[in-house]
Amino acid sequence: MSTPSVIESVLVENRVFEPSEAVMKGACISGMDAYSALCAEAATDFGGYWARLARENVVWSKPFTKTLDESNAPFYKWFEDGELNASANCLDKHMGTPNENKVAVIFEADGGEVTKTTYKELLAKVSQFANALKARGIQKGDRVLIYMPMTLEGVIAMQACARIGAIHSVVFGGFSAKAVQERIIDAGAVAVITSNFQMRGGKELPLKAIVDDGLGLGSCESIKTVMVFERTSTACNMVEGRDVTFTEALAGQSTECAPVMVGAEHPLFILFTSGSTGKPKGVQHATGGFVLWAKLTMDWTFDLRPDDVFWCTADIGWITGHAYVAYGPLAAGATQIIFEGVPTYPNAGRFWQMIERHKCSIFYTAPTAIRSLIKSAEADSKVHPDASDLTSLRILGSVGEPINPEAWMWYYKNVGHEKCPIVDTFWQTETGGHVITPLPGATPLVPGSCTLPLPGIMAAIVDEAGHDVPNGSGGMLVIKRPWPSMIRTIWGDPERFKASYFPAEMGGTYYLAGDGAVRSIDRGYFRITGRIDDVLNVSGHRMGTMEIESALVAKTDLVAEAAVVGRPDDLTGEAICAFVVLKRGVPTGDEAKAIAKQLRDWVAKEIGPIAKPKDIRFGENLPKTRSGKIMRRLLRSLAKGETITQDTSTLENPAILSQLGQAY
Ligand code: 6R9
Repeated sequence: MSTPSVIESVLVENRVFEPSEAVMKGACISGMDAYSALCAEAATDFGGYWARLARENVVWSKPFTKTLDESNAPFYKWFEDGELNASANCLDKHMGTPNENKVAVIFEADGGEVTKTTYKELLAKVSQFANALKARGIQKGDRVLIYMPMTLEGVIAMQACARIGAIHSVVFGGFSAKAVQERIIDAGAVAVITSNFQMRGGKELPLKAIVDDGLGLGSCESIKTVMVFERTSTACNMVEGRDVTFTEALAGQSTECAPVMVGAEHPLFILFTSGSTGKPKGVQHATGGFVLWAKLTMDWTFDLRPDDVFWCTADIGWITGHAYVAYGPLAAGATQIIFEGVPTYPNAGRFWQMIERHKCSIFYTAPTAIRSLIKSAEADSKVHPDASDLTSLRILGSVGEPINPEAWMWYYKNVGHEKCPIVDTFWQTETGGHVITPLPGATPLVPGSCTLPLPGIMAAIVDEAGHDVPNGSGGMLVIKRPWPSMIRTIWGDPERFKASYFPAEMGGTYYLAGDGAVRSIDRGYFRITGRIDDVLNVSGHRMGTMEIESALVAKTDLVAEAAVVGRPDDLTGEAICAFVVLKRGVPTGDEAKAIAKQLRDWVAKEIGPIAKPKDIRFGENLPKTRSGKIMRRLLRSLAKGETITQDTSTLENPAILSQLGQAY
């Protein structure tokens, strides 16, 4: 990359980093003309464009003849009469090619042990696991809940489900027993795949016990099997007849299993994510479209080459771990690193040391991780990226939340040594893969901007009525036309799918992302300004304010009312602030601290530790309008510690403002 054309200004982001000759050379999409040509192809022959890509990038056992069916919009169907298998597209297709004996996965455990698995070995393991699933009666279309640590076995479990046409629903290992139970019920899952324990930061943490607790909460009669990976040698509770260890389940199973071919629209997985109501949504993805985009964005966004060592640090519990750990890298034939542990153990230099150790060339992580590692690196030179040899790096990526220009510059200089383009990839659980992102060999980079939509993604910024707003004006991010990897529905709730994503006021066919955005005047580059609904983004994790509110008021012995808002936080992007009215008056001092702790622990139990409010403020009541609506804007100002300039004359009891001013 060349030097910035204009040196920084604090107010306006005007630094531009053009792709260097070296990066452009041989790139999958090299130069903006190549990018524009693809956009033009999509604009002139939308169906033909997607059909071509789907034929070139996916192995079909039965070719499709229809590309897109829009007759029942927004329930779009892609490549509907085609048949394929996702696992065959990740594994079988490499057999008999030079990839057969290539390392597919370099796994580094929390404690540092490294194991390498080739494509051929991975195919055998996935096939054997698929046979074990079949032996337990699991069939095409069954839902399987996966609650696993970040291990090779987690990916094998996902791939094995895909191999037999079972629909996986991965639940992040940090979610609570209650969250596990709710997702089992919503998905109607027949089996759970879990682990006795997980290793994180040198600690052995229970997983199976949480599954047991979740099942114990009731209404989980659909679960017939619990398969338990023995991650550690510590024993865990096993229920006779229902529970089986991996060792027992795999014993005697063949390492060959013919993949079950499914229709392109057959659900590949459900992944629950937070929305603006209390109940998480089961986002349903289709096999054909998801596999196409996972593979193709590996080539386009990461410019994947045969010798690359790719590392996406996301957990398989999130969509990023689905598209860019469990499916994309394998479909693209990459060698990838899978890391079990945490970035700060045994020290905050772990990521940089691992990049050196495994000669990682493409590194993809979240802004929150970068910001916390900046802090550690500035405090201790031993964990600074400079203490490791990072010359193997070629491309850097960012995902999950807006990356602030300061963090971008630090990442660019200290990790990429001003040679590696940063792809700031904007996408969502619902989009199934990248939608707005720079291309390393083409797009001039602007820190803090996800730049331009991928070819074929008809992204725009509109007002409430769906009319385009001019560059420079903020509005709502929409995608005007369907794309293959998009959400198909919300599992079991098609009405909510329609209402949440395809507002009637905009004509009913624009996909509403739920984010605010603005395009720059000069280049038309997109910058995401944050969620426009009641969804917070804490360390790149989506949390619904309503979800946390419901959890708080479920503590019926203590809480009368609660409202949750976000406030900016240097490290986590946003922080959760809860305003709580207790049944027993307003506590102060040590008593308030103790109750705040009790409430945090409660939320961790109800949802998971990531949902714990950072600030808790107590008041006699909440500020409300005359019509009884909570004044959330006022709460947001209080949460930020701003002086209140809004009209508070309608408040019944202005004294609560000073009560709510104190955070615990
Ligand atoms: C992939 C993922 C989606 C929400 C999304 C937006 C935020 C993700 C971003 C970004 C700015 C980026 N988001 N990537 N904001 N720049 N590069 O994170 O999916 O967990 O569903 O979250 O994350 O607010 O709407 P998901």
